[in-house]
Amino acid sequence: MTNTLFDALFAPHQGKSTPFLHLLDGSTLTHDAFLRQAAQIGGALDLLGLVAGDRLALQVEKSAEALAVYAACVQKGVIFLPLNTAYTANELAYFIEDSGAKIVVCDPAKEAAISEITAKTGAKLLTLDGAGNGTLIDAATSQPEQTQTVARGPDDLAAFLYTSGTTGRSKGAMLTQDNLLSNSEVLKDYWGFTKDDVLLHALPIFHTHGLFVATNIALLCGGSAIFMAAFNPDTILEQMPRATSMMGVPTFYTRLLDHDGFTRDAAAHMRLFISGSAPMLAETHEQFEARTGQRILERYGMTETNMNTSNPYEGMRKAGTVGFPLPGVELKICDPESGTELAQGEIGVIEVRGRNVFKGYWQMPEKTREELRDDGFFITGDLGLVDEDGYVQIVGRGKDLIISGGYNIYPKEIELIIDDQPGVKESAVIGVPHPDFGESPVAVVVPEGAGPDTTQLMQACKDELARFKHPREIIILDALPRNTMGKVQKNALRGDYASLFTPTES
Ligand code: MCA
Ligand code: AMP
Repeated sequence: MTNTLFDALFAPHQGKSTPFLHLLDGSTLTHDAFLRQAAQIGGALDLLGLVAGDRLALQVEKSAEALAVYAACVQKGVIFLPLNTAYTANELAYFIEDSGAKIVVCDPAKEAAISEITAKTGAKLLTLDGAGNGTLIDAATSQPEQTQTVARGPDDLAAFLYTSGTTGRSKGAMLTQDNLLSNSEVLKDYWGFTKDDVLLHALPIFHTHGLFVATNIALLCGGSAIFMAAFNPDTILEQMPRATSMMGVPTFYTRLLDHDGFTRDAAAHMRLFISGSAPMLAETHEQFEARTGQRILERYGMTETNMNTSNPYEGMRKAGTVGFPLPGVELKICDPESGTELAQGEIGVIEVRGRNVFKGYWQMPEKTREELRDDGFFITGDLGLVDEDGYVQIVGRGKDLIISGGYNIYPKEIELIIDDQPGVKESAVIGVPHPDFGESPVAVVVPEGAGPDTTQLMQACKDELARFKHPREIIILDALPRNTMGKVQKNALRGDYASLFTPTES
């Protein structure tokens, strides 16, 4: 029975007592022990009536068991839908309904709130906590430690990851087995991962970066990962002497640089530091090199495409660039209006094509057509150029998006909530430079009548949205700047408030 992704990532480790996850309690989970538990969970999914192509949504703390649910889904051909632990019940309701998830796995602390959602959709609700206990594991423990692998081909769907849209509604990006496998194979080789690697894994496992890049590469190369529930610079520094590599968002690196214990010696055992998910300031690259003698390798990806470009492992890692298109990825810079390809050095929208590019948005054929061309090129919405040496530079975003600490925030989602509140005529949410998170959302609000109660405004955001999406500041303004066409000029607002969280440069 062949199953493209399972056969490549998991099956080769069956029965092997090689280390897979080093946990912070000092224990190490072997590949074999991990896969035996995954098989038990797979058996439980069978009993619960899940079949290939069904969706399983999971919003739980990071744990080895949560990763075993991913492995079980792959083995059973179930589409895995991991969800950010910060999402509120309101946000979750949409993902659960839209995806038609048959099973939802949540933290026991959220069971009551989520049961109201699953009661409506008919999904079965199970629990899993950060320590690896819950009703899902209870159901799994009586199952055999081996289970049948369900046949799946390269084009079958492996996962849905929801990404927000500029119009507010989130879209489920459908990723196939081949999307995930082809990309991790390329990255493993490009970045030189081998079974000797020990990866510092402090990223969440509900996004591409921590799951499909970090975890899949660790599985594919047969190395191990130091598996941490969250990023904590003290813990990272404790573990670094036995690690070889790390993947992180820029905030990981700025926080490490703020730590006195992060020295050249502390980093001496590491062969590779990788950054992505958000732009890294050239200044951070420079400080990092001055401190450690090593250069961070920056790469560029998207939920819909996995990784597209990377700076080289050997050769010059150029700060302010995201490197070259990866093997198998075609990249072109196009005129935003006409879609015509532009010459080297010119700025336009980045488009990419390759085995890495997703199949489309779940039940949104029109959105898919808007972003995925008939010839297979995906319109990223990022603005960039290819420089004289062939390196890709991202110079801005054609899409209205804020990235805070590696998490995406679509201003429209916040604006819709604010505009609905009493005393608000209209609003514009902008991303403002932030020393820790890179960018933070700020709401500029135009009052109506007596104006809004800002505490109430903030409360409305808190009720509806994950913490990382809450505006860090609300600014009341008589009118929004508009161009002659009447379009709100967010660039002007971003300029006006550029130094809100960062000292002004003189
Ligand atoms: C937590 N908070 C945040 C963020 N994270 N606020 C804004 N932006 C964030 N990213 C909230 C907390 O709830 C808390 O709320 C307050 O901010 C400060 O929390 P703190 O303890 O400082 O945060 P943390 O828990 O240390 O988390 C920061 C973090 C984390 C380590 C940077 O956000 C993180 O792991 N980010 C990685 C995201 C990621 O994996 N992105 C990949 C997406 P309060 O003030 O109430 O206490 S995949 C992707 O983008 C593509 C495909 C790619 O290219 O990789
Ligand atoms: P997501 O939709 O969460 O996958 O976020 C993808 C977006 O993150 C991309 O479209 C880029 O705007 C941004 N991104 C990812 N990596 C980088 C990077 N190295 N530099 C700049 N932006 C990045």
